[in-house]
Amino acid sequence: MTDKDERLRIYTSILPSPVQKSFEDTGFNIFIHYGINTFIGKEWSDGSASPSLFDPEDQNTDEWAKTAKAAGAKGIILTCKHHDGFCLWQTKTTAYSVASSPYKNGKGDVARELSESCRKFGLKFGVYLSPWDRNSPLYGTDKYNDFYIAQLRELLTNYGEIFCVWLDGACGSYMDGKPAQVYDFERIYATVRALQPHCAISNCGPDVRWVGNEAGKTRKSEWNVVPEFSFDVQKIAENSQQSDDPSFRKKGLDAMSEDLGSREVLDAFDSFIWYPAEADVSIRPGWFWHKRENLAVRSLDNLTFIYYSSVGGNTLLLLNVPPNKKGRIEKRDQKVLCALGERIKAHFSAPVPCSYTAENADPAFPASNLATEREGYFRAGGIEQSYEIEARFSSPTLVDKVLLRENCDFSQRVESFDLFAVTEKGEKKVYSGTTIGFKRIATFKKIKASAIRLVITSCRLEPYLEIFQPYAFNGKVPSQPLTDKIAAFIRGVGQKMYYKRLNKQKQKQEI
Ligand code: FUL
Repeated sequence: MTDKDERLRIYTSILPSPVQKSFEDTGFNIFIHYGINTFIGKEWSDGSASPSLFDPEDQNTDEWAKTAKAAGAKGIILTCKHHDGFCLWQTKTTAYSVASSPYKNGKGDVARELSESCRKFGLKFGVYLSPWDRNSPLYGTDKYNDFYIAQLRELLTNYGEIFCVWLDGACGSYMDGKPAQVYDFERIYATVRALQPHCAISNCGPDVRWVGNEAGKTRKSEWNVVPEFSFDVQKIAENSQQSDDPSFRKKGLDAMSEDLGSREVLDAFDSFIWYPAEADVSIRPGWFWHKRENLAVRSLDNLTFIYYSSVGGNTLLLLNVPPNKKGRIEKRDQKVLCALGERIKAHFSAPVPCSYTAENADPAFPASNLATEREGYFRAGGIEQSYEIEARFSSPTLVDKVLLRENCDFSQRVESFDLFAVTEKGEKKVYSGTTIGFKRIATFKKIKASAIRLVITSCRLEPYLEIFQPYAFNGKVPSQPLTDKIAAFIRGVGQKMYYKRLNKQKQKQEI
């Protein structure tokens, strides 16, 4: 065995844990930023806003869950406590919570209401509990860690199954003249594992990696196997927001390197982990609801693009949808999310029945296993320079996308591939891609074909594929109305001006 083979064996020996696998299956989840900030028009507040301000007159968590479901999401993660320290549940740890608010005369519990709505609509429920707490007098002392664990315990024991704990790295304690808190992450992880063994720990956690920006930008080649150093809590925290800076949400991929998992990168390291990426992005410029942003909701085309490049590019998507002061999701946000769900459903409504042949298949794992509705997987019969699989249709069909999925029980292996459409006029390359992993949605211009040929041009040892499914073009997909396109253009210009103005204000403040 050559050194190169030995290295590839090491890389492909890195596998997802059961928790990572089931979290990965959710693919697309909704983030809900809601709390005291919603009522005071802020993104970050300092923990001094009076709880009496939290007064939603018409809160309807069923509507939140229904909207998430309509968008096609599988779960919802609620900001149970943001950096201001205000708790959305009935906690025994602090008075800075819904219990001190007029909401339901202090008897309300947003975590309870939303967790119940999630269950009603068949969604999973997850919690965001900010480590940074600007209200707690204990912050900056050892006792704060006990306080945080007590809060976590309440959330993990009183609200049924929790599918994700989302740990934010943001910390600006210097803003309050307080020492930086040293968070006891090991204890946090142990608490989650003990109380909710099926729960994933995301962002500043060991199960799911922050993609590195808040703008919905993803990598061209996203790898699940990365050097162990990627899970360096400090690094994540340092790269997270250190101040409430709106331009941060527009930044591209500079917080983390563009290439985290190619052979060239891995070759420089000795230990590796399975650490899939998640892109968290808001449907509006801010994370919390602001009236001034009611016209700045992302367009259907933009959300579709984000969906395809994240979910369709081996990256989890966590899309933030902030309820307003009434406790409702604005109609405009609801409308675009429903349209997104309908559009994606329509895009995948017609899998083309195929008969599959592979040049080099292990007979125990034939290419016929590759259709979406089939159990099992395909495995190549041995290690080759390239691998070819054909999906033949019973008659020529207009197709415009192919869904691919590796069997990640055998790690992530495919490094590059091409798709060819077999047409009356010969073969045409319709797509060239790099990684596949949990999901690659390859989209191309519609083309009438009698078969699609997949050629894997580079792979770490032999490939294990679970899905290779072409989809028929669907002419009835909801398109973005022209009025929305014009509105999106105006919003784009408006947003540019908005950020320009903010930057100017910032510069002035700095001077
Ligand atoms: C950031 C926070 O500071 C933002 O307010 C938001 O919660 C986002 C998801 O993470 O780091």
